[in-house]
Amino acid sequence: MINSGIDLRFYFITDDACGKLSPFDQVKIALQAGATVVQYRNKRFLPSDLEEAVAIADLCALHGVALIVNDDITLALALGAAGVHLGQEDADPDLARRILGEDKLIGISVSTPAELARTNLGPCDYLGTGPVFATGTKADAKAVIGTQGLAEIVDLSFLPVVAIGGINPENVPACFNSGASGAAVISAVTRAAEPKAAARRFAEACGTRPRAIQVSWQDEFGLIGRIMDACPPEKDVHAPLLVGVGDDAALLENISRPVVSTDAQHENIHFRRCWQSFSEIGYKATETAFSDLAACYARPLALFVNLSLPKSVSEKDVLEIYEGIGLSLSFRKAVLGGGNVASAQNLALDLFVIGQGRADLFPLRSAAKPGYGIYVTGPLGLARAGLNCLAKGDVQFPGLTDAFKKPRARFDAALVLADLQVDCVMDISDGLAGDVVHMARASGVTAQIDLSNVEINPVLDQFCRKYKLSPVEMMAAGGEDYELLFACPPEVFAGLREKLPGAFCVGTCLPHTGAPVMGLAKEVSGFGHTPRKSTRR
Ligand code: TZP
Ligand code: MG
Repeated sequence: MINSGIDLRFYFITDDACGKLSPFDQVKIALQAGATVVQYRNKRFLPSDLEEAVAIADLCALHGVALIVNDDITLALALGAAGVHLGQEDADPDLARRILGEDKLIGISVSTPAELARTNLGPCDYLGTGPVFATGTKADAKAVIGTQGLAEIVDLSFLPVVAIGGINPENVPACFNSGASGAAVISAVTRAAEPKAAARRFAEACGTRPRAIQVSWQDEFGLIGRIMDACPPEKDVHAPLLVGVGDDAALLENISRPVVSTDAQHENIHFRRCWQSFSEIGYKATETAFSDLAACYARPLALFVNLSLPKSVSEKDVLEIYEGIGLSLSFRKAVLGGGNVASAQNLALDLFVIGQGRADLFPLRSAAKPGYGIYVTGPLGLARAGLNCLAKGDVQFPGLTDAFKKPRARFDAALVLADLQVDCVMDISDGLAGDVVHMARASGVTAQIDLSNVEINPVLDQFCRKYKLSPVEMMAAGGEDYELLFACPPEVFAGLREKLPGAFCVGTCLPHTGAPVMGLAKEVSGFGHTPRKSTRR
C-alpha cells in the first residue's frame, strides 16, 4: 500500500459549466474556505485555457495545496501538478505512473466492486467513488451507489476513497461515516446561491479550516526594502558597511584578514517546502553558510543573499525566510549586507558570507600530520536519520528531524580549538566518510578510521533499531551535521576534552599508505545532495 500522505478531506473540483464563476475564482473560494485538494477538471480544454490553468496551479502551490488534473497527464506535467485523476476510460494507471514518475499522485474512478476488481490499482494512490447521490453535473454519471455502495468499496479497497457525486454540506457526514477519506464537490459550492458561504459550510462539515488567501511575491524593489526592514541589525552589532543596501554594491569598511565563503540551499535538493517552514529554510541556509566561517575560525560579519523565487512563494513566505535568516544573524552578531531577488522555477538561496579571520591562525584541511588523532566536535548521523524520518513521514524522532532542520554552526567549538592552536579543521557537511577523504588527501596522510568504540547517540540508536540500520554506518555516511572535523596531537585533544565534552576520536593519521582512508566499509560513502523522493514508499 502506498501512503501518499495527502489530506483528501475537502476535495474541490472545478466546474467547467458554472456560468457565474471562473475556474480560478472557484479555486480561490475553495482554498479560502479550506479545501485540501483541488482538481482541475475541464472537459473542453482549449489552448486559450492554459493561462488560467497555470494561474490555478500557482495559486494552489502558493497555499501548499495539491493540484490534481482530470484526465490529462501531459497537462498535469506541464502545470507541475501533484497528480492526475483518471476515469476507467482514460489512460492506464501504469502508463500514467511511468510518465509522471514516482512522486506524483494518481487517482482513479471506481463505482462498483466489479469495477474495483478489474482495475489496475497498483500504481494508484486513491479512489474516487460514486456517484454516491444523484448529480446533474456529470451527464454520463453511472448509477447512484448510495452510502451503502460507498461503504462496500471502502471495505474492499486498500486505497483511501474519496466520495463523489451530489455531495453537499448536509450529506458529507454520512460519507465520512461510511469510511470515506474525503468528499469531492462541484455544484454544491460552484452553483450555490452564495458560493463562499457554501464552501465554508462544506469545509466545516469536512473538518478543515479556512485559510488566508496569499498573493504571489511581486515588485522586486519594494520587496528588497521590506526584507531589509525585516532584518535590521541588532542594536549592539557593528555593521561593517559604509554603503549598504540601495546601491549597486555594498562598500565595506576595512576588514583585517577578510574571510569569504559561499553556499547554496536549493529546493528539492537541499530542502523541501513540505518538510521545513520558510523560517527554518532561511535559518538553516544561513547557519550552514556560516559553518564554513566557523571552520576557518572567522567571526561572521555580513551576509549577502541571492534569492530565486518561483510564483508559488508569497511575500509573506519571503519575509518568513528572512525571519529565519535574521534569527541566525542575531545569534552570530552579523548583518544582512544586501542581495538580489529574481524570478525562477524553484526556490533557491545562494549565500555569500564575509567574516574576519584571526590574526594568529587560519586552520587548513592540509595541516594534518602522521601521529595526529582525528576528532569530531559532536554527534554524527543525526541529521541524516532526521532526513530519513522526514522522507518516511515518521514523526517519532523530533530530535533527529530537528538536527536536519536546525543545525547550528559550531563557533563555540571553533573558539576552543583556536585557543589551543588546532590548525587542521573543516566542517562536516557531506558526512565523515566523504569529508575525511578531503582532509587526508589535502594533508598527504592516510586517515585510519575506527568507529568501533564510539558512543552511539541513544536516539540514533533507537531509530536504527526501528529501521534495522547500522548506527555506525549512519554516523560515517550521514551528512549535514555541521560538526567540525579536526586533527591534532592526542595530548592537545586531552587538553580540550573538558571544554568540548561532546568531542570524540574517530581515527588516527598514518603516513600515506596509498589510500586516503582506511577502516571504512567501501559502501559507506559521503552524502551527496541529490533530489530526493518524497513520501512514496
Ligand atoms: N464523477 C462522478 S459524479 C461527478 C463526477 C465528476 C460529478 C460530481 O459533481 P457534483 O456537482 O458535486 O455532484
Ligand atoms: Mg476522465
